[in-house]
Amino acid sequence: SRKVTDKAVGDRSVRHAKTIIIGSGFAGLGLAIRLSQQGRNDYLVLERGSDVGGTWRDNTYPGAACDVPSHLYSYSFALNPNWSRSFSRQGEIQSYIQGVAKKYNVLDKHIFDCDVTGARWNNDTAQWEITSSKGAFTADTVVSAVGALCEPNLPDIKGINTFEGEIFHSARWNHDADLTGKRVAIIGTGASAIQIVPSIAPQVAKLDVYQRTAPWLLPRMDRPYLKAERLAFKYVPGVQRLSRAAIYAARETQVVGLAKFPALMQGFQLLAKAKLQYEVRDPELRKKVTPDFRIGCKRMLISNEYYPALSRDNVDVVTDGIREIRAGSIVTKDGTEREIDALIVATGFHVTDSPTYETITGKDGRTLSEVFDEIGQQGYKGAAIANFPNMFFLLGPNVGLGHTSMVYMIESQINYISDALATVDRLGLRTVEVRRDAQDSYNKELQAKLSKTVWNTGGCASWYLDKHGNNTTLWPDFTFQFRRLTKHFDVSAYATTTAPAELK
Ligand code: N01
Repeated sequence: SRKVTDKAVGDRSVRHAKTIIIGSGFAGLGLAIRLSQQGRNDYLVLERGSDVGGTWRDNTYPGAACDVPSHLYSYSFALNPNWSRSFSRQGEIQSYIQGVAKKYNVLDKHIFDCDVTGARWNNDTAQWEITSSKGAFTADTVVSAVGALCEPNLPDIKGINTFEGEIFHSARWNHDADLTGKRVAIIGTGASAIQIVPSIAPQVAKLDVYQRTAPWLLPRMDRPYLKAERLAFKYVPGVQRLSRAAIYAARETQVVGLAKFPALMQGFQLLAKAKLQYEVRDPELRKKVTPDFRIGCKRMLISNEYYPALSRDNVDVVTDGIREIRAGSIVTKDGTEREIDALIVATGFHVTDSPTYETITGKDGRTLSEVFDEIGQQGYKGAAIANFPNMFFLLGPNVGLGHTSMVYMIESQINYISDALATVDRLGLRTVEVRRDAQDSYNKELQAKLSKTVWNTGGCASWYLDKHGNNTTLWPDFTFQFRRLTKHFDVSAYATTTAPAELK
């Protein structure tokens, strides 16, 4: 192995690892397991929380559950025959992730409560220098696995800081706040809000739902598994894999409408409209919650409980924009003031403008956010970004999905990145950095495909689009195409340097 003589590394207070993974959600944990399995044990996982699980650790709001069926929303190497229902709830998914981390024995590689505050590339040492709440680290390679939906987006609404009641973001639920009998407002009607609203509506005195854009809703085919099914998953060889394959195939057909021929989304829209007609009897409320864009443009939501909750006597949908928030109320643009005791902010996440981008400094001294300001949130295969040598990304640009399991994409990227690390070793590379021309042509092709998708043509604003109006978030094709693309690390798309002889 390379003899590192750098002063900082010589300093015992700086810990060094060959590979440092930042984040231990599904992505970071999955890569850690792969590295252990390959015997690449010189790695550390820095995790700002005090447990594994990422988004499933953080999102504990009432009603939190996955909208991808459990048998597909699992690692392929750690199937779980014990899922209790078709769409698992947060607690069960979090226990599954904890169980996998234990079973694969990677927890001793984790440093928890370690908030990474900066990562800077050092050209001289060809290493990353990391600062964190648990001290300094250096690494030959860094893998960012922080996820796209991890930094809560607090709306910039006048007076929000003057509110004196309970206020919290959906991803930072305050379980000490008792909402029973309280007057509560929730801002937002995305995937999080539509799970929260029916869960708390029966408990609170009054619930005002502040809706900026009405979402499309489809039926949620959720049910507990029968005992016989669970026994079959457990004891009959192949049943679980078959079920997984069937769910995968059914979901993948949606790509045809979402990404290939958006006009086909009309079929989904008719179904969603029929659901709306059937579940919302009051014509005035129905008008308020009827979306004005093509289904699929924003994430399609699934719920059988949201519309019935909105129809309750103690729930109001407020569509007038918010003018200001006061100590104990919200005032809308029409001048109406509604008093509240508690405010839930379900306004999503910083996706294309993540604050973490400001903390990563590449080889020319520019941060990731400065690079993205210039070229947009672009990367190569969602795994590498020019100007950031020896850095890989799990769930980087254009890896997101609107229809199926992110774990599938994560595993594709784990194949790619673990092969990259093996290639670096095999070829004795000191640095590896994606070539800008390779990145540019990759993105040109990607954006050409995206321009025809429902996300770009459906007539909505969404967190899929960056500030340049480009969709730099989603993968615009079948996911098996991504799996093919990431099967092997394509070193020819990268500029490489080899270690000077005396360092080898
Ligand atoms: O966030 P969102 P989310 N004033 O960004 C509104 C995943 N997820 O936490 O549509 C007023 O979707 C905003 O309005 P508009 C899933 O990928 C999965 O709900 O922008 N309103 C919108 O209604 C999902 O897509 C699951 O006009 C404001 C809402 O807040 C992603 O996480 C469950 C506002 C934000 O919706 C994010 O979902 C939960 C403002 N200033 C989440 N700013 C499951 O698997 C924003 N809004 C089930």
